[in-house]
Amino acid sequence: MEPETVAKLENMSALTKRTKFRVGTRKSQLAMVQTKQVIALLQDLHPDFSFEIIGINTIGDDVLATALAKIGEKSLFTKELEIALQEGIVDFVVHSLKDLPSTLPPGLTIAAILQRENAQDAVVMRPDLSAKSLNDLPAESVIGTSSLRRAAQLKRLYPHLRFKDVRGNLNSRLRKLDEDREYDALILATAGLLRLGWHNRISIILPTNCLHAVGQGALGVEGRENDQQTLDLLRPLIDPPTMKCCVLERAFLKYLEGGCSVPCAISTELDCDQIAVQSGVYSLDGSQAVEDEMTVFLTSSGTSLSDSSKESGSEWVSVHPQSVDVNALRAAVQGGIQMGKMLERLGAKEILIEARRQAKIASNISATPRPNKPSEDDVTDTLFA
Ligand code: DPM
Repeated sequence: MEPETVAKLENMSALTKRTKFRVGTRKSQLAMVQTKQVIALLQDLHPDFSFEIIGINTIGDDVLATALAKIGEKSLFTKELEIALQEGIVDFVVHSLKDLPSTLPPGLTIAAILQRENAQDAVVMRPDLSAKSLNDLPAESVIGTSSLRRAAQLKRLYPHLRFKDVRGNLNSRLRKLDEDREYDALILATAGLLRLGWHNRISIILPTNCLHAVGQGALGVEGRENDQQTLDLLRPLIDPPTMKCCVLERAFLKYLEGGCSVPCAISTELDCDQIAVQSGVYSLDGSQAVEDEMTVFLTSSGTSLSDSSKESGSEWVSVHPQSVDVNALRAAVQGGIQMGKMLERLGAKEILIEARRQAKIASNISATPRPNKPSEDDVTDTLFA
């Protein structure tokens, strides 16, 4: 046998025998909890496999304390993890899906999207206040959030409140709320609070007319497109309904060139092959809004990727279409684009251009010195948890 062939065969058998996987994650408590949750599911399926967690600091983590996280370079919180993945230092990376940009670096793919936790935002009151909802708070109460999307929507609904940036990971935010008297309440993702076991800190979950961020509440596992063994390993984790909804949401964001640094919001609900979609785009001060809704029909024909192997992950907003009905995914992508077009006709792009401009000005005014200066034309697509 040719030495090359022998090497190839050895390589293949090494691959088939691989039972150890390295899992990349950020080091925040939420990121760790989420990663352990994914590993527990895999361990159940493969009791004989071992999974090693590799915690990696991102630029975003390093500047959490000093810089406004919403302003920075693209992939601030995913870049180092993705480099480790591309270099083979880790085999897959667990993310909050909403922190993953709609286009990933070459060779990487979202191998699995897991069943979604509650996607809505929640109000966390300072413990000494008796108010339960934002309506109960007196005028000029201060709400902590660094999400432009949350602030813009809530300014419309609760004009009597003030909104103020809050930085740091979930733990330090809650500490700031409880110990400093800077804020009366915070707005945080219900999903993150529940995953950390902080059910009792949720005063109220915001009503469904407050639309969430694209991908909020779902976990996304990123792998290498050419690492079939890892893709196979992750496939059983996929929740097809969540995957379909999130593909639609990501296509919507990509069409509007959204990213999380602009106030783009959505909600999707799948019921028997139909996704009910609501979406909105807001000016930073909440004075302007375009909102619309539609129903997307996913015609299910049972086709799997192997029947249309020419399609690549990039067509699915960087989601690997493995084991999910390709026709349904295609309809979801088209639905997301159509939703984006509907808002565009109502003036969404103009609002977004202005919002990006204002966010950039705000960042230049308030940014404190930081180790890595963001590039001029970049607005971050990712934030932190
Ligand atoms: C993104 C945003 C925020 C995170 C922007 C947004 C919130 C930032 C803030 C894209 N990522 O939602 O409009 O409040 O200052 C993040 C959280 C989770 C994932 C924390 C949170 C929770 C888990 C999940 C940060 N990323 O939103 O409270 O949603 O799955």
